[in-house]
Amino acid sequence: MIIKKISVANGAVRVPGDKSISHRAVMLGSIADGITEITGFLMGADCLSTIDCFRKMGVDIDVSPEKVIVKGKGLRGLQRPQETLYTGNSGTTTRLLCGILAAQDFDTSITGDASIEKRPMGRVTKPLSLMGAQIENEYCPLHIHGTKLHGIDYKMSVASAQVKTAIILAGLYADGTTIIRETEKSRDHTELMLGAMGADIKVDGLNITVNKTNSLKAVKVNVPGDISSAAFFMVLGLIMPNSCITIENVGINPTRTGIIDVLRNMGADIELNNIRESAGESVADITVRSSSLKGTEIGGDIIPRLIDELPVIAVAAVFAKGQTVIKDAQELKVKETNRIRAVVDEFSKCGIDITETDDGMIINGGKDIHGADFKTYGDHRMAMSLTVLAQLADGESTLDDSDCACVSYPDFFDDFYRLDN
Ligand code: SPQ
Repeated sequence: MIIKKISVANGAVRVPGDKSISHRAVMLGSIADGITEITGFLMGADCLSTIDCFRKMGVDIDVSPEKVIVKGKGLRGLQRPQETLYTGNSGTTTRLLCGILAAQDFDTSITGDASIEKRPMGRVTKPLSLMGAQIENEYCPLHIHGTKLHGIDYKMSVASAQVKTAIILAGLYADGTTIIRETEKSRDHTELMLGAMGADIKVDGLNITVNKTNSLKAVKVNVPGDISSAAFFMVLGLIMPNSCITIENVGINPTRTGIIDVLRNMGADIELNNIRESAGESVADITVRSSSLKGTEIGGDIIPRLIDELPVIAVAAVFAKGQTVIKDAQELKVKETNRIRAVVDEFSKCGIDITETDDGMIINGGKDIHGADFKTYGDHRMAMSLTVLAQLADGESTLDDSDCACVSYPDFFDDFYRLDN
């Protein structure tokens, strides 16, 4: 696809629902008692994979454009699937499922696409095995022999909401108490939703305590817009001259707003308006205006709060004066693709001064760049970041695969080009 260029970016946009919250609403709704009504659900490929997996375990899930209705089976009501559960491109589906399936009284197998087969699952299967779980393999396909679990006291070795959530979900079923000690705070949507559903869960700073739970009660979930999708428009509005974009109804859970802190630090004009609470999550309208950006250093405990936004933050760094150093971000190597390598290789094609490091990258920004033929590596966040990058490149750019954006943002290109006014 040729990446069309726009001359300004103005107007309002509503990004689709938060991917992390959409997954969790279906999963927790499936094991709750009663009917979970989800509005604002992300109809992206990853969340549809989650729906498909739970339907295969006997959960009745109704999908319409307005809402998703999950008829919960209770903690013990899932049925043995007739076939291998296929999680597509979704790391969240694959890892979170492990926590639930380890404790069932039936066996299951899980697999996904070529990218999922390369993503490490040992980070989930190892702590689960300390709880008594029996899971074969550290890469997909995984074979899970459901069994009785017991609580553990576990210190996380990586800042990962997926690992944390898999242990929490297993902890709902495990005898005794499960304690998870995070080293850095990762997104806490699971803790918030489980608290609202009546689970025995407590959060004290970086420590989470879960006790065996007999039942979860279904709740209404109103999914806010995904800040990870809003990120592309935030950076677009900042780097395009004479532009002003408002992104409406975006989730601003503090465990997700590292991008706002970093961009402001770079000199960005970002306003948060109409801040409100919606189903336990904070929401706001975000307005960004063209800004002169300067380089910055990004590292330490802010990384889990912006991990998925780093490719598009790197785009902002390209158009910022001076040097930007991204460090402590080695987790990027085990996403849909190695996002450090992918960003460095693709950005280099445009003449950008960018160097790969062990745990991130260094970008010397503020120089002219030219268009290129880009590869996305099948990674939705690469496809959307490169589309933003190409806007200010001299000459034409192409993308080898624009369809992969549908993993998290099926209407991305329509929404993007509507802002050209
Ligand atoms: O689901 P998946 O494929 O892992 O998606 C990504 C993404 O960019 O959309 C990561 F590649 O988001 C993860 C995120 O990086 C979603 C997530 C969650 O919902 O719990 C947590 C983060 O991953 P991790 O490994 O840090 O727990």
